[in-house]
Amino acid sequence: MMGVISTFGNFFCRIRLLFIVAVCLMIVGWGGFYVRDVTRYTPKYRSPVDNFWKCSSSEKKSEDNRPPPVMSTQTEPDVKICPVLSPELKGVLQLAFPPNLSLEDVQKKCPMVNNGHYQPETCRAQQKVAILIPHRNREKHLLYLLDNLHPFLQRQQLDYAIYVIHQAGDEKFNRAKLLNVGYLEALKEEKWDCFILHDVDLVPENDFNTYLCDSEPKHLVVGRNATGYKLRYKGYFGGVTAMTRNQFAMVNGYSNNYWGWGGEDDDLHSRVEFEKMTVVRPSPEIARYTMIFHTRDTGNEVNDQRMQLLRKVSKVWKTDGLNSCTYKLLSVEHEPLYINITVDIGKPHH
Ligand code: UDH
Ligand code: MN
Repeated sequence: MMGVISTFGNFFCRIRLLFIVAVCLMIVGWGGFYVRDVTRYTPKYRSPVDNFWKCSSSEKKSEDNRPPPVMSTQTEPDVKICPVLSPELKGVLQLAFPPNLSLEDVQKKCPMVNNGHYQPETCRAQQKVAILIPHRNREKHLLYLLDNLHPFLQRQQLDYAIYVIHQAGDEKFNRAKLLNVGYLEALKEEKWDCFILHDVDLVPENDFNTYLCDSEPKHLVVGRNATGYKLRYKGYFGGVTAMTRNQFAMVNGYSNNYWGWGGEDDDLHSRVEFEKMTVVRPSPEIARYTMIFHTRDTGNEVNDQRMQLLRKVSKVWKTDGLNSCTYKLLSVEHEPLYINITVDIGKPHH
């Protein structure tokens, strides 16, 4: 009798143990999914550079043999590394667009900028950042952007330069190809770690929106005044985007074939997904922009071929991009506040 009871007892004990193990496994599994989901799509504000280094410092061997946590090529060994969140940040900014602003006014305001470049004085920047702005016939917007962006980037203690890539001629505008040219030309000057692909008319409203790259491509415009500060659509990747030198190279940059408005940003998003990268975003309270009001430009009419192009990204992205970007460089001028690259990018061939 006792034997039977203890066998039963054992049996129930095992069942209970099994049950507890199963519940634990379920919790761990569910937790895993949750974390994956959260990291996939929520706009988050992790420290960008922590993540940046998670990838690039994996080869470190011992604690004292660590690579310096900076990708900058500056050499002074004693200078401290700037923090990811600079003590000079203000948070929400009062933006101003004074009607009579001149380039001289902005130059006077930014004496520390030389040939479009700036480096913090008191510390060594986290990354070397090139801001690329595609441009044609938006002088006033450029002036307002420079007026706001220079102080903003300096408060962030970045080692940066602003490149304006100006499309020569009257052919259809091609934002994506201009950004490819900017990437290729900027790298001829310096080994930039991080590229910010930046519309000329978007002014950031909060300087906690750091212009640093992350371990995944980062989309910086969650909201803007014109669209009620809501993400335009899930997967939107336009306006202002931050990609490391390597991330942009991995996706072969943008397509060169989007002439006129629309599609090129979705095409880049597809490339990012083909390379198994995921887009990260800062929190919506931070990733806010004011778009300076404008109407549609002549020469940048809606591209009605964009849907056809978007359907074949998977077939063409490896041969259409940085590796097929041909252009005629007309000039590179080092203005005080930016580097002005003027380029003939040709025209659409049908
Ligand atoms: N850009 C120029 N010059 C042009 C066209 C475009 O510099 O002639 C650049 C500029 O950096 C601009 C970016 O390309 O910020 C994107 O173009 P966009 O600002 O025209 O695109 P967006 O989506 O507006 O902001 C589309 C037309 C809006 C019409 C609004 C009418 N309700
Ligand atoms: Mn615009």
